Amino acid sequence: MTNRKCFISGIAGQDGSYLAELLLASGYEVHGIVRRNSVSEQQHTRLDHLGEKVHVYYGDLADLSGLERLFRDLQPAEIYNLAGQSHVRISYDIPQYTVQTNAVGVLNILEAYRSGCPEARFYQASSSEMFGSSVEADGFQRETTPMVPVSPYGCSKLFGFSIVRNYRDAYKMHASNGILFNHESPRRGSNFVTNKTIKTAVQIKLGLETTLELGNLDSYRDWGHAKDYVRAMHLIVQQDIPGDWVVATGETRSVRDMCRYVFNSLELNYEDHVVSNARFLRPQELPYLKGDATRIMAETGWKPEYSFEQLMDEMIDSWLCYYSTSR
Ligand code: NAP
Ligand code: G4F
Repeated sequence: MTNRKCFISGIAGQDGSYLAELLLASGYEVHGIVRRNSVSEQQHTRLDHLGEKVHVYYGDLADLSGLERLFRDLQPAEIYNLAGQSHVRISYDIPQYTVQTNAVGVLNILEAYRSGCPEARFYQASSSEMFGSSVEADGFQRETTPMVPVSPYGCSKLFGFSIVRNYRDAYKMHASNGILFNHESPRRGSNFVTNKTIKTAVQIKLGLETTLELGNLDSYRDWGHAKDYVRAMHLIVQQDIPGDWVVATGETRSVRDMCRYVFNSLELNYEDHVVSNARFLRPQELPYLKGDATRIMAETGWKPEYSFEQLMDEMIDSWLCYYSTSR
């Protein structure tokens, strides 16, 4: 019988939880790790609805021996490395920790994979933040665009990306990178700009808050839905030949445009409520992202199903529902 066992690091994160759902629905046996946390009740909130269907273990990308033991025992057919310190601004506060997790952590999981289950296929959660200040003349970033990261996070992800390529070429391992542009959902951490904006705009609408403090409103991002992007991860792993694929919508909007859409949807004017707070500025900003996903579309048939407006509307509805049931 075909081995349908898969392993997800970061399974309790935004992407990990959607990927677990997708893989369960596709008939996989889903295993994953969460980090030990002193408040264990909050550890699985994004997975609670899946109950006993997922097999969750304590683990950490910093702990090579634990990863080695897990892979030796489980013998997964597919490994998705989604664990990471995923916040760009916070990577300036904790740069060494960010590098330990997002760079050395990738090396650790690759080593455990190489020694424990080298026949498995491997996916690395690489990021458009690696492009940094680099944009092609036609306004896009694609697989061939030079990478000039502008944050500790981007630098750490570039190491992870590079070491995956190196292991693929040197050891002939089926290891691929998805270079994913920003993707959001109701499960997005509420300190990322979309969910922070939407949560606070809903609070303002309900009279619970008056202002929204943001940093730079003039950067541009290519925002998609996390559900679409985990489909792309799975397709990448199914390719016969491993490689690197950009996953993006090909549309870009400023943070200001996003605020305008969210506040308008709630019949509010963002200019009456959004104020600037330097605390949310970054020492160096990545000003512009717009991804060209031609390669993955042509080779796998992937395309996003959610529009920007559908994504924002789902997130707005989710916060409206949260406050209507919690009040
Ligand atoms: P997320 O919600 O922050 O999830 C990351 C998960 O990794 C969390 O469950 C976190 O656990 C776990 N984690 C952090 N450090 C770990 C460690 N040392 N060992 C084991 N687990 C660890 O992020 P996401 O949005 O799902 O993103 C998934 C991955 O894709 C991340 O690597 C991110 O950098 C990358 N990425 C995201 C985007 C995006 O727009 N969402 C775009 C490109 C790439 P705790 O909850 O305990 O912290
Ligand atoms: O939502 P953000 O924090 O996402 P960012 O920095 O683009 O990173 C996300 O996408 C990457 C892919 O490109 C991932 F790899 C990474 O893991 C993460 O998921 O910020 C988006 C933009 C930035 O330009 C930021 O300066 O929004 C701007 N912004 C303005 N005010 C703010 C705020 N960002 C946050 N988080 N909080 C603010 O108050």
